[in-house]
Amino acid sequence: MSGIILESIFLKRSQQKKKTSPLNFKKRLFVLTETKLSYFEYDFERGRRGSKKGSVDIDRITFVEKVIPEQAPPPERQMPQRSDEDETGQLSKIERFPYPFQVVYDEGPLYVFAPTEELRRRWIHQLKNVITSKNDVMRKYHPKFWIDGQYLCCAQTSKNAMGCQILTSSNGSIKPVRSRRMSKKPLPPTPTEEKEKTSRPLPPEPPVQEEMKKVVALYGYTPMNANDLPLQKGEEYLILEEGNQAWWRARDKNGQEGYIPNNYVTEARDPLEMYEWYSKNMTRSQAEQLLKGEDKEGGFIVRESSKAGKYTVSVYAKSTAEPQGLTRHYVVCQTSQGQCYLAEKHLFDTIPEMITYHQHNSAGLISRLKYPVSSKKKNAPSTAGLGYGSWEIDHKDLTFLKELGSGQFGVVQYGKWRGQYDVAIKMIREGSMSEDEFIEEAKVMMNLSHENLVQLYGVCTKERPIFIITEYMSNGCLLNYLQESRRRFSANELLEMCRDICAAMAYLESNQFLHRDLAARNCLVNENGIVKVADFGLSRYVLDDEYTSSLGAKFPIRWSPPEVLLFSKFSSKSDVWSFGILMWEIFTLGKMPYDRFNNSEVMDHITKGLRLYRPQMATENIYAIMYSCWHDKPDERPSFLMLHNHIMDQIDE
Ligand code: 7G9
Repeated sequence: MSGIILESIFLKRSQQKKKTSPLNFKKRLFVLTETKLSYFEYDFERGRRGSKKGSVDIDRITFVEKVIPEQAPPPERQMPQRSDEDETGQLSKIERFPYPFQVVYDEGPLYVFAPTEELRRRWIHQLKNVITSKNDVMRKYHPKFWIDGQYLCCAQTSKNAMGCQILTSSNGSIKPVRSRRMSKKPLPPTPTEEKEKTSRPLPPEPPVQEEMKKVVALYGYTPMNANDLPLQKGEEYLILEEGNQAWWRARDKNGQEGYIPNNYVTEARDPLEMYEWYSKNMTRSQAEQLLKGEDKEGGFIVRESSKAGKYTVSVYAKSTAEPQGLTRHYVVCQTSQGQCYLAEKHLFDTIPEMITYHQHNSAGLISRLKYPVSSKKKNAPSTAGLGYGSWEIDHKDLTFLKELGSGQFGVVQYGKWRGQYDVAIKMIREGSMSEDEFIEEAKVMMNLSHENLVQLYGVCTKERPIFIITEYMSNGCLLNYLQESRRRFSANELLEMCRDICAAMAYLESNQFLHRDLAARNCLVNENGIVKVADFGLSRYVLDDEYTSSLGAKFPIRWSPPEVLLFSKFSSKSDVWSFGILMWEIFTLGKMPYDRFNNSEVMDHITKGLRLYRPQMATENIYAIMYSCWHDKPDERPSFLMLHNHIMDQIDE
């Protein structure tokens, strides 16, 4: 069980050992360790790993890379969207795995499909890490699928045929060749290539595709320093370098180059991202909140349903009966022929066509679709730092506006950076932090960037006291937000909070970064009710024994697993325990865990194997999720990636 680097549920394509063997896709639990990539059946009922279906030794893998999907595959090669049978591993409900990658080893390529681009990126990155040492031999690869006895990129009919596109693979990072135009001279053949040429004539070489990544800006971006390139919403950009996770080097249509925040652009794989009315990741309650806020008759949003592969149209209408107005959610229905419809049997080939129709005809909806409502303009996401490469922030760029309260390190203020951007400014009380160590670590933490992490923007260290500048969250800390239940939360909204936090934690887990003090008091809520995790890793720099020693009065005992209390053994799995406690805080609307016990009674309680009770708001399934975080043995607790899957399964539309 230990040594697991990643585990995820992906679609695995059958390997078509013979040209005639059928092509099929099965959901498998993929597990990556230092030595093996294995895949298992997954028991969705019990949320457990089933029997092992196969594995590849890491040292047999030559390289890993994305695959360019087929644009318009014939029906027999289409990805499964739905499956009626439900034998083990078959798809039991509509799900989408649109992001293929290939793991090439001595038996040929293994094709794996990820549900999100982020997950694919993470897996390719980690796989490259474990195979780094020795794959300098592989100089060419196939950017497209091997299917029905040939490669789609070059029409070669031998599975072992030499790759048709060059990759440079020093230390495992693989980049497609930039451009034929840039290097006019043909590249000298590699020794293996020569051999291939003499043994058998190659089919006519198709033009090598120029695989430079193109993106489209989802938001405008004004440069924050001289390294940056401005972005104009809707414009296309060419990606020159993805070196840093958060900032990519890009070129605009006028040939200007500079760094852009990668979360401001999309690879435009999802064609709906282009539409104003589309808010991919919006939840039901966020959509309701936004539509109510706009308060426009016929306001509407199209969003991805929580059930993968489906879309929902949320429509708002004013009502005489309800002063709040009405929001209705319509699931976009799909026919077996791939057509779609909304409230009546009027079929369309595409969602945009369907939307256009309903902009003119209410046809059974509570209102026709009059106003596309978008969160995009208002909510451009946070950038990782204020401009590429900037982590020192100038005092003179900050305006202090309001005191927010006190944290572990002293007073926190709300303010503006360059008079425009909201920021939270932590003024670090002298003597409360090991500052030099923190400043060193801050450079690493700046590169952590996720929509559910409170972004670290930078530090002011030229004067004392030093400041830590972060994203500002207007709804304050989650614990207060839960306790001030003037607003009554539905179980679904509470689950969405858990999902937000779990997504951030899965990201930290994949970056081998521990939080060490995960609790509702360390989460914050923004203006849209999105919850984000704050203060990750900061406890290491606290200079206060009462807080840092597990025997200290301020140590978060109630959030800590036995191995932390007994041996100070921190791990992702100790964060998982804390996450279970945090789920319990959420479902009790901010109760103190074990509130009838003092600290030493809490210790006794958990070492005896007793656990927190089921909160009233939590169903048995939800309680089972939090309970799984409290296994005595750290290795038996689920990963955050698994927890995220389980939570998503409980969120309903
Ligand atoms: C932060 C980013 C924020 C907004 C409103 C608010 C509090 C905070 C206060 C009471 O109003 C921060 C952390 C703590 C204060 N506490 C701890 N955004 C915000 N706060 C940040 N927004 O309302 C009646 N930090 C207190 C501010 C406790 C451990 O840190 F980073």
